Amino acid sequence: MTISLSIGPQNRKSPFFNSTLQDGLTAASIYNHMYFPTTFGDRPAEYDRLLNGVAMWDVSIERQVAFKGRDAIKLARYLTGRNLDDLQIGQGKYIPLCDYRGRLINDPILLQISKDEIWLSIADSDIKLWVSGIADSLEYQVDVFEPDASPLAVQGPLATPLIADLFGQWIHDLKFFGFREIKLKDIPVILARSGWSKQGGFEIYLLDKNLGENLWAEIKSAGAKYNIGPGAPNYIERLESGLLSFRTDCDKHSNPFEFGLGRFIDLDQNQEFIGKTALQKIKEAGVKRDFIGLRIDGPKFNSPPEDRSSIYSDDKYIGYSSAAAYSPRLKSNIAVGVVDICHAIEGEVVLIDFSDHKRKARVTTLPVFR
Ligand code: THG
Repeated sequence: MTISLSIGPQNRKSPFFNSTLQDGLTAASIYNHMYFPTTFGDRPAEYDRLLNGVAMWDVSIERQVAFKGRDAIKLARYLTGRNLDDLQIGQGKYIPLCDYRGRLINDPILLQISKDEIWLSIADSDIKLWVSGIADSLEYQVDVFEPDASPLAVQGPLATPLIADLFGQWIHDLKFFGFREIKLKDIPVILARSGWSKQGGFEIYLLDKNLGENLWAEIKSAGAKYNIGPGAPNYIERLESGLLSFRTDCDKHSNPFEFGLGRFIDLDQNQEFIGKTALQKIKEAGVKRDFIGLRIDGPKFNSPPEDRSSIYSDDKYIGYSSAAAYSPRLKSNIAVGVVDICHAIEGEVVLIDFSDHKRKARVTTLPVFR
């Protein structure tokens, strides 16, 4: 189905919005109350650039929730089950957020900006409301706000030489999720080694929304010799790589253990954090579902399924698939989904109901592509 978006003040434009339109954006979605570019019309070329070259993606929809003040670190430690004992300025961390019942409500990257300032680079849910509500109810001394910061991802094997051309050889020393505040020409940015793909790359957080077109143009022109082109967080590569898409893959009951995020939650630390008791109980009772991969029979998928698809085993409902596509590298249709843990067994044959037709599939562990 194709419809057009109504553009209005209800949703926000990225600082790169005009640049993406000029470069041929053909589809967008909505994420964190912003227009989210999803394709420039040539999905095979976008996939190929990510795997073999370099792609630039407007991911300013990864909004930042900042908190600054005396209690910033204390607040961060209360918000997540990730152990933050060794938090450092300039080193990011992936931190699942849960509510008091242990349900996953977002999976941000935390950036410690200074000794009293933390940013959460969030997925698609209203975390600023959550954080300011908690901070104020506990009378923590922090201001919670959305800073002027908009990430632009540069991803793929040629991202590293391009970013080195732009910023210098020191970028090779950045660890994964490491970052540094710097200027590119006169454009203030944070350069981070990160990005939602397994192909390697960087994110450049623009720190002045009025300079979006300038930053886009700088990357585009320096990237020309590497054949850079526009794209978007890649639907197929993330399925192959098993990266979590929070709003796509999780439902209202999801807990972090179901998505392999238990390794980012330290139940043994002395620190109290939101959801700790609930998560302990969930773990003791035994985790009931698991995030899995699927290999699916039948002709190539051309476009993503619009809805979640129910998965059946011997006519019994066992879970749902949240995204499916044809993987050129595996020469097979693949998907991810969430099923009852007793069916999360490599090789188990299941049936997926894609609303207009059913297909046989086999369960695999993640990532589907190894
Ligand atoms: N960029 C920025 N913010 C974001 C995202 C982003 N916030 C929300 C969402 N995406 C966060 N999601 C992820 C999930 C996984 C990874 C990155 C962002 C990732 N994980 C590695 C892995 O799974 O192997 C490493 C995790 C680790 O070891 O800490 O890359 O895209 N700015």
